[in-house]
Amino acid sequence: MTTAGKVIKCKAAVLWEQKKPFSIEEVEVAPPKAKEVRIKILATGICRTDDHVVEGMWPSKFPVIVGHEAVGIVESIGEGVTTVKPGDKVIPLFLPQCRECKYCRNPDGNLCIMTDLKADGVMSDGTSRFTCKGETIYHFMNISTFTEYTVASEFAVAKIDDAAPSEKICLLGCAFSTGYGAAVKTGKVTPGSTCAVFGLGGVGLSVIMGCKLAGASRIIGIDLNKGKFEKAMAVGATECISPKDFTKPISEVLSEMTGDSVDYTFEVIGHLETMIDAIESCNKNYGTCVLVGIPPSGKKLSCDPMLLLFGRTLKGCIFGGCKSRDVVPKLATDFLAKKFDLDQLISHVLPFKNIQEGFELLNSGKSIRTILTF
Ligand code: PAD
Ligand code: ZN
Repeated sequence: MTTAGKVIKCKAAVLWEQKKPFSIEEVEVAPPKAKEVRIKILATGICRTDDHVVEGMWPSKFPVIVGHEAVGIVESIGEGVTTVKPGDKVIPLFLPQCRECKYCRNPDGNLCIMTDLKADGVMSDGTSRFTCKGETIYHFMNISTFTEYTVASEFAVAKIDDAAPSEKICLLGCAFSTGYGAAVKTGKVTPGSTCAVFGLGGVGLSVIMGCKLAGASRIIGIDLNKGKFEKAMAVGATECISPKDFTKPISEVLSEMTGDSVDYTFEVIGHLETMIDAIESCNKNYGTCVLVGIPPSGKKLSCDPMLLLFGRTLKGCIFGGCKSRDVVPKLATDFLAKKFDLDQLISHVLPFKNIQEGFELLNSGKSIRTILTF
């Protein structure tokens, strides 16, 4: 019996309040409205950004369903949807690409006007598609993936090859595309260059993979948790260091290691102090520092303008600076062509109902990416 046009009752991980555990609830998912699609989620990864919502570091309305790194199958489509159809394998995109707004039309822009930057938690018509126990549940970045079914704009889904394995390809929804794009698209890492990556979680490891694909000859991984070094080396780091092993500033350590300084630095943690470290650590004349980590909401970065005056470039990016609907299907094809591997990013695979355990693994530093399967 078809579910199209009907409300679907399914399980979702609802976050009723900040700093509280997830609660698996039965929710109602309304049919997609015009230009929207309803998706059956197959697999979803746990990213630090989801935890930022739990901890109140990323603004959100509550109750909310978070999750933003997933793959699924289109269950039904709303009126006027032309680019996907029921049965298509898709990756929901927290950064949509309408292809019409000023940002989408700019060759370097990727911050589509439809992005939920203000964390309104509702679809473009101002309403939510989720309810639970009679209450409205808010969306996260317009794609909420910690649920068996979700609704997203047609502009926030990328159709990918059906053959792509769900447990791996969901990483194109955030970690891999973000890290790869930060190195290749935003940083524009050049062959033979030296890079330093601060933070070796799922996104940091993906930056390392991007630096390697761009031809960097030396990639230094930096993390307080030495348990992250093995995987960092496996994906392409040439050496790894922990700031705990040094009393001097990390910029001096890197300067001594390289005989001068590194060409590109990436901050993939989200702390103000490590952002300053990353700026100070790239070459003062022609170095590029890319901020990827998401800082606590409302905090200000303060640094000496002389850091930039000699020529350094400071950049940042969301989703690696990639135009999401253009890039994700191509990356899926490249993955199937074995141009890169995603295995090292996945430390745990758990059933969806064990979501809380997945967050505990993230917070204890034991996981890279935990993938939840449905
Ligand atoms: P993660 O928590 O898995 O990894 C962060 C790593 O940083 C861990 O291995 C920590 O041990 C390490 N770390 C923490 N503090 C320090 C420190 N002071 N010095 C050195 N290492 C430290 O996170 P993740 O890889 O999922 O995400 C990393 C950040 O990127 C996080 O802030 C997340 O919100 C952000 C992000 N940004 C985008 C984007 O589009 N810009 C996308 C996805 C994630
Ligand atoms: Zn993410």
